[in-house]
Amino acid sequence: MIKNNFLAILLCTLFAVNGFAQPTEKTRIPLKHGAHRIGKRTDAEMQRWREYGLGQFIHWGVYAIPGGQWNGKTSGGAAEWFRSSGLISNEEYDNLYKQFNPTDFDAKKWAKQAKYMGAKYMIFTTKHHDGFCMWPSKYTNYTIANTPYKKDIVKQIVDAYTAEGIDVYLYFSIIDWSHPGYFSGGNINSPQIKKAYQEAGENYNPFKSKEQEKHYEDFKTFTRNQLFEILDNYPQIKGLWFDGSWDVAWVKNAPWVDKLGQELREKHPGLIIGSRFRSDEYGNRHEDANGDLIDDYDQRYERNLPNTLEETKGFDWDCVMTIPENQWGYHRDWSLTYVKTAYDLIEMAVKANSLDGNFVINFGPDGKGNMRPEEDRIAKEVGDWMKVNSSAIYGVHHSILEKQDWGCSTQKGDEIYITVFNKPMSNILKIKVPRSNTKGHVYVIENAVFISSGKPAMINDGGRDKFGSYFYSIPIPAEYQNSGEGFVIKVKLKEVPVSEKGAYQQAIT
Ligand code: FHN
Repeated sequence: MIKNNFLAILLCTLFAVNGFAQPTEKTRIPLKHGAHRIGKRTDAEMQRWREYGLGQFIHWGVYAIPGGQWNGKTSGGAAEWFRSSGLISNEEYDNLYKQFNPTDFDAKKWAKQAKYMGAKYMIFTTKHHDGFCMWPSKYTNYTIANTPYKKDIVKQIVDAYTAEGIDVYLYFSIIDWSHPGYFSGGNINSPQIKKAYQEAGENYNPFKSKEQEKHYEDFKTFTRNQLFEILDNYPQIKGLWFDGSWDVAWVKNAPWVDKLGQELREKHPGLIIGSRFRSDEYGNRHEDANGDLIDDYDQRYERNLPNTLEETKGFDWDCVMTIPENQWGYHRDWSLTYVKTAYDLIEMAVKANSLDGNFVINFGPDGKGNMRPEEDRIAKEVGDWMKVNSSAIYGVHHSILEKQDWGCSTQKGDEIYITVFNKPMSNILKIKVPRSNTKGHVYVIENAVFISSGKPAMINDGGRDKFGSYFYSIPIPAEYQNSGEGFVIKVKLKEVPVSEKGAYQQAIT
């Protein structure tokens, strides 16, 4: 069955990937383990998720002790992958937890900082690929309980952030290098592995021996137990944020993983799970063979943003972003790559929201439990901006304005938030308003206000283009002309009959 459908799937996948077309009803492939819903979730929990706008990610674990350096050598790789950097032996790494004693850790302080920054949700690493558990899991000894620190870090995080009104999501890595049954059969994203998997169908076997396969069953049971343990221990959480699910051994278990997902949802009604948890039975991740989103939101945007709404395919999505190039955990040396400024991040956050996505900024605290000074500064600067301008971020969606050179716009009800990142040299902002869909009507700007000062903007009729769209020009006041920050103008549009606006002549070309 899998083999027979291979060509159809390949064609559909190609279409879906290239965004040319979605399969029609006729060509839909019957799937047992694809998306279980077409279109977005419409419940209150997911609506709340959609309105977050800004979040915080924290990667923290024993990798914070070496911080990317060992015996005078520095790894250029991601600090949280340090075990596989080649600079430390597995044995040395696997004993680091015996030194983990973050005496400076203060969850309340972090939560207050995140609150100041404006984060409405946060994602915390319960365990990363190394398998070290930041909670006292009863299914392994490789946990916080066996460090000098001893106390449950996940609990402190969940309690402190929840107390600040910030929703908590727990990151959980499917890859677990510490479990004897964990096995990697290769990345399903590799075209060779995907092709071999789809051609062999149910006969695909990544395991090299029966014994290995049997051990993987133990690993699956362990993973399942840990997930239920997390939901039991931290019932306040809103969702699980999965990672490391690209391995073909996990993918091959799609029916089991699908069932597990449903069980987790039954246990924790409203639970939010992104598209990195499971694949369909043909090895498609994120989108199933019919182009439907697997689970609740698209988790593909890691350190990159879509450019257009079309690219997002109308899915819910979030983008998780590092401050330096690709460091999630604590790395002592941030001089190796460009380090984003608060304004880089704010600009990305506004862009994400203008395309209906949430934006999440990652922090990687050190081995003692301190945020690094750069992160403190960024949290403060983002927070300062958010104090004034957050209405352009919270609870908004894409606006009816098209993307324009000055920046991005978001909308809530009939209010449009124009965030200006690129000031024109003339210091006169030109805003193009769309044509109305109502026959004989046009949109005009009813009023516009600079939200940081509350002062009305001077709106001048800027003319119209050859297709009949109106432009307005707004002089940028002196106070904004030299500021390095983006500023926001709140604009209200109204529809009027074209006769009220004045006639226009279209260009004949
Ligand atoms: O390998 C991880 C990486 O260390 C980090 O945790 C990111 C966060 O999205 N996820 C994986 C790479 O996709």
